[in-house]
Amino acid sequence: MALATADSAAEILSNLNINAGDWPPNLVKNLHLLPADQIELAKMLSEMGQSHLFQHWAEPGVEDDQKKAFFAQVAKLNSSYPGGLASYIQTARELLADSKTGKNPYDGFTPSVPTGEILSFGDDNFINFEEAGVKEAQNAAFVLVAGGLGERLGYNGIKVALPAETTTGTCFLQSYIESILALQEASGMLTRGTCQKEIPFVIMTSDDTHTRTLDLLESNSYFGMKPAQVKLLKQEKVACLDDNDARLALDPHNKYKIQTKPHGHGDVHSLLYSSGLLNLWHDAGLRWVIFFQDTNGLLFKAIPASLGVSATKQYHVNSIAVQRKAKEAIGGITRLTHSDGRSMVINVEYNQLDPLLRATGHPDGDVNCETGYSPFPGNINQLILELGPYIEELTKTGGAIKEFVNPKYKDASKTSFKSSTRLECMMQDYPKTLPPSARVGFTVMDTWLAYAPVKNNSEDAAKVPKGNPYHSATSGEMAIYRANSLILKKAGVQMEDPVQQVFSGQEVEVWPRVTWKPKWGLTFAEIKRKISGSCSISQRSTMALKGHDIFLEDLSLDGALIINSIDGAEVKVGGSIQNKGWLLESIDYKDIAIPEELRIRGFQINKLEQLEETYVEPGKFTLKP
Ligand code: UGB
Repeated sequence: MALATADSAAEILSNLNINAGDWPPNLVKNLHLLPADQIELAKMLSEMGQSHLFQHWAEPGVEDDQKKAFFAQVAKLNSSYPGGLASYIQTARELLADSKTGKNPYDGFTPSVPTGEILSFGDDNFINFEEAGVKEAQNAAFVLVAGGLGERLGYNGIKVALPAETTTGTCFLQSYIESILALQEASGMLTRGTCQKEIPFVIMTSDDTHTRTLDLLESNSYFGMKPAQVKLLKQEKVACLDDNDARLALDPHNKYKIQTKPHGHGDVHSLLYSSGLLNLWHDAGLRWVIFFQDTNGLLFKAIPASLGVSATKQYHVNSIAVQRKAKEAIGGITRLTHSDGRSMVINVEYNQLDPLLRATGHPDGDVNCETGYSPFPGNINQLILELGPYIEELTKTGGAIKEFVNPKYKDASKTSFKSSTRLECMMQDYPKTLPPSARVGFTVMDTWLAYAPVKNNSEDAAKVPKGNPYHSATSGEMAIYRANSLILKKAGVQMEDPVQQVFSGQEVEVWPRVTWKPKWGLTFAEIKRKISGSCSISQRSTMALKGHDIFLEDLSLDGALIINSIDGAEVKVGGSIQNKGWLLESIDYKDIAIPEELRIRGFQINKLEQLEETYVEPGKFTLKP
């Protein structure tokens, strides 16, 4: 038997024109176990200097199943990376060499503040862009990147399952889906009456989030969306690297497995490309792809106007941005001009902006200017791409995005790493390969309106320098009440001033807890249409509007008011409504007796008394106590 296998290995190798001495002996011994396609992969690994992977392989007949599993994993790593594993290893060597010599990826580039569309909530310009955006929405597809583990938040579940606010308990995914459905309906009504196009919704997941995302959708009937409208694309991890020669790292617990780590949200482009969805959308007449992240409860307030900007200005790429505090952990949108004349508008990631500025004649680096903000708009990673040019570009690149590597070296010699590293890529780096003719722009929104992500755990949030945003579950929820209150104020409602409160060491403004379903108030014009007379809401109040046609008319609210209504039920709410209301109570973020999704906010709601009405029949109703 041993002779036969040795013979067959020799035959296989000679057929491939390979000298047996060039291959790792333990691999040669086991070669007869492998089908032809895996032998090709073995050849690639040997040629790419990866012989160490076979050093610990057992004799044939021992652990054979694990050897096959090893090659099944190699095949997967090879097929899920544009250009295959050989290309991954080659790129890794180049980037690791650059990192070792300290080469700056922005060498030769000078940063400057770019110009873009700056919107101010509620003015005529904003209202016009919102209307244009709602019209266009039926020609859009939405893509949520939700493959991240959220290590900084440290929440045990998936982030999209977290309540965006606890007044209604609506989780992020539900609020996103309801926003897309509201846009779909409003857009259809504006252009064609009742006939609606279904807006496609893609969620990029990973092994860390896939099953739980699917379960969340299925156990909630897709939050009202048609299951066929939603597609999940799972990103794969990439191989870890042990040294500057890009030798692949073995899993410390399994010598037949390559260690893997996430590749970053940039994977979304190659996944969309290889899924074939982009061409389907194009054929169906779609024009826009809108990308967004997992925990920003405000983001859909910025979508209609930004899409309106894309359509009006014909931007191939439109990044939604907000004012940025210096050193805040969001990238800065920057114009980079090279000494050879090249120029691009691109996100410079938060950890690179300061060194880039210091290296180019700004000795203070990333600092605020006289406005109290960084002069560089903050990238919130909501991107609107025009589909046609997007497909054209991906056809050239296969969806590959410029990568980077961030090894943690053991010492200044930069010869070995503290732990294995890997290549990473970011979705906002898409414009880096675009030709100069591409129309790349951005839209700056008020931060209070557009951006309040939930990324940091309570302890880290409490340590954020004063004046910088916490980006925690506490601040994320408070930001929703604040934005809704400010919108109502702008629409003419007298909103009592907020009070300052401290939860889990974070001082926040507590506004009336106002929430509404996206279909109640998709745009400012729509919200203004639903408010009349003299309305007022006290600071201790809670109001949840869960229906399409709820009109506030001379309402004075001091307590809690909850209205549920089906489409077709028109409800006028007015008069003086007063009750004990719902109180916010501090809780200890360390108290494990309290469910984690509440604990991480540092408060919970004590529902003392409310006026709650539900309308399940169509018709006209008045609620006036
Ligand atoms: N994500 C994936 O889907 N897959 C991955 O492999 C990794 C992440 P983070 P970070 O807007 O606040 C980004 O970890 O580091 C998803 C921008 O790069 O929250 O804070 C993940 O599920 C930065 O420029 O990103 O930085 C989540 O939905 C700035 O804009 C999303 O990708 C910042 O976000 C982002 O992941 C911001």
